[in-house]
Amino acid sequence: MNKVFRSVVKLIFSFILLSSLYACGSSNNEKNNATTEMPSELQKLTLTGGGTLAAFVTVDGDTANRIEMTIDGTGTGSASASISGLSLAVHTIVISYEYTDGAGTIVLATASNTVDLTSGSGNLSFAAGDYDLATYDDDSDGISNAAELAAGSDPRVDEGDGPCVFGTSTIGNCVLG
Ligand SMILES: [Ca+2]
Ligand SMILES: [Ca+2]
Repeated sequence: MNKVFRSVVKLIFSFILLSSLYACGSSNNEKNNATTEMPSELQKLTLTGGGTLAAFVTVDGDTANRIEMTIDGTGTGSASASISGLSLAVHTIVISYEYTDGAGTIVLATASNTVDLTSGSGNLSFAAGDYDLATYDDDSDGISNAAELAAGSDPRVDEGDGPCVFGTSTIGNCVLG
């Protein structure tokens, strides 16, 4: 049996830094720190519709006890969360970004990775490319929720007016002014 690893895991998510999670087992006051890139599509996302962006951490599939991260919008932006009581084992960590407005909550992106704490230390990386955004397309028009929010179209409604182009990016079913 593994001795209970009374630890505090601190996850710090930076929008620009490469990602890594360091778990250090040198004392009774364990602390794991992480930094990660935010999905690039969300870095550029400006929430003008009155909605809010939130990030959550789920450990080992325990969605009932997922932890909301604290997003710091200053500078380049970051978010953090603390997780206590992780055992000396392999853990799966899922990060989810969600957008909530008056119409409800939609998922924008998720990423999953594992951290091995069996030796008291581990390394976990989350890069922007680790995030799945395409899966989250609530109106099934082939354009992700995140891309629609970035383009100013409604991610819940297939506007059906065909794709339009923003710079070099084609965004389907956006609302043309
Ligand atoms: Ca869509
Ligand atoms: Ca749409």
